[in-house]
Amino acid sequence: MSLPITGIETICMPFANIEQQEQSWKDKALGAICFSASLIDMKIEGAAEIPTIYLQAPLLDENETSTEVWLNSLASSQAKPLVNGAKNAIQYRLSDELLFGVITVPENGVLQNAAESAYRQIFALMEEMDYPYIYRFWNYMADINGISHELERYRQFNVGRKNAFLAYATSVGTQLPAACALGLESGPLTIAFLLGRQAPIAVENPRQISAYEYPEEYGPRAPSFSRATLLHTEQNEILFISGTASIVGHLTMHPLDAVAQTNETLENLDAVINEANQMLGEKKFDLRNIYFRVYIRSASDLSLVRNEMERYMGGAVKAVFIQADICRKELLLEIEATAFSPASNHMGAI
Ligand code: 3EB
Repeated sequence: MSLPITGIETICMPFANIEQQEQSWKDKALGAICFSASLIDMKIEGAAEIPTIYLQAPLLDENETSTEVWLNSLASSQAKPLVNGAKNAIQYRLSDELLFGVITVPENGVLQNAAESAYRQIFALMEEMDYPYIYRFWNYMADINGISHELERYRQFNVGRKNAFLAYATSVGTQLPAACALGLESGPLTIAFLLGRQAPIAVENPRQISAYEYPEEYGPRAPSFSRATLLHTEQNEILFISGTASIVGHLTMHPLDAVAQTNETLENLDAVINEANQMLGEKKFDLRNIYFRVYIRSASDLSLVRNEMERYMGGAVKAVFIQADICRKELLLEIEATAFSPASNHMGAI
């Protein structure tokens, strides 16, 4: 059993703020996930060493960009400098404990093959660099509900991803990380991932069938993710919460009803958080203290979704709202987050 990870934190800020940070801060940044309606000017000139995925997705509030930065939270005086690397289409940055990577793969016609290629590259890197555990995947692809080769593109993605998991079963094992999968207007298959050397604990949701056990009516290969992963560090407990939607059992609930879907999604988030709290034997995580990323299919649903979240939580909601497509056509929204204990987490807008 290895020693617990020292610490990791995440913070969300407008893209432009990253360049203005001090070099000592940039030196702690493992990677970043950046959303913006326009990709123009979206290169962090002063921080090119931070592996970043750039996602063309409009924000639905007053900000034009939102960037989630993952930071090694050791005091920089104690920390060894992070190391950058690249392998095939992957760019990564690592500490002794963690590796954050990004990959974009052009489709060349078949999304399934791009997905299998991307995941094989990631798993090969895990073997080579000896970071055997996956904490989180973030998956983005164009036209997620489109159909080609007689199969919905999200389902093709699932086939490619599962094939890669099976091909690397001996090293990756049966562990399934937390994940999200969203559709964008355009762009290549784009994936960010966070790996480590300490085993996380997979958490499932008692209200939902595990996604990896979805029946075949949702595609020939089930999605490869767990509802959440729990990670213990010296500083805190971290819960990586997968994209969560209005699904109970395996069924899509409340098609066409954004308010009811929001309520159902929050019930699901509450349930997975409670499950983690029960595993820890203590109420470490609180739904009302988490910074969420809310993906909404139709921008016109923003106020319905936000109002229902405020009603459910009984007050203000900490969240960024982004326009993106969800992986089932009937789903109007999906919510994801990373929760930190104690409840005073570092995530929030600067
Ligand atoms: C669901 O519960 C909604 O394919 O990686 C959520 C999180 C969803 C991750 C994925 C899909 C994924 O099935 C969709």
